[in-house]
Amino acid sequence: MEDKTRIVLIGRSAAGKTTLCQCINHEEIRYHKTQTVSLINQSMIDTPGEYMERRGFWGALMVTSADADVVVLVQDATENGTMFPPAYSSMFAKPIVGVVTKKDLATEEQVENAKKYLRLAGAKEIFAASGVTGEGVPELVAHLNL
Ligand SMILES: Nc1nc2c(ncn2[C@@H]2O[C@H](COP(=O)(O)OP(=O)(O)OP(=O)(O)O)[C@@H](O)[C@H]2O)c(=O)[nH]1
Ligand SMILES: [Mg+2]
Repeated sequence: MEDKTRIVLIGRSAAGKTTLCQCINHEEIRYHKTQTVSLINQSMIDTPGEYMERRGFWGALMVTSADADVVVLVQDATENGTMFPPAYSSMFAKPIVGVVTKKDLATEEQVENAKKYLRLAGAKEIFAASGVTGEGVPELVAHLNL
């Protein structure tokens, strides 16, 4: 257990955080709105999108991230723009990885834009994936040692 990385997933509502967790865990993909911070499989902390959308909850995200080794910022490739402010990652004293989700629905240009938002937010390594088709997920799992 000790050498396993624990990640916390942060991103706006419907970004695809829970779906990505389900895919990583080889679970059936089932939509359910995340209502509260939840620890999945001892290795992933899933958070509700509202926590990043509302500044009043940022403190809770910072406290939650203290229990993780890596903060994963999740950006939907099909979103027009981003909710991550520039340098958002500086709130967290943790390594930051970016994940672009919904690659299966997006154009290459949308994926590139989403990567740019994640870079501006402060993500160092960035992956593009789909929690529905699973593309890009093995690379992420390998990188994070999940
Ligand atoms: N096609 C496609 N749909 C996706 C993908 N990821 C998520 N979705 C869909 O997007 C919707 C929201 O996904 P969730 O994983 O619940 O999003 P979330 O980030 O956990 O949202 P909150 O719990 O509200 O914070 C669901 O209907 C998913 O099926 C993806 O990679 N590809
Ligand atoms: Mg969720």
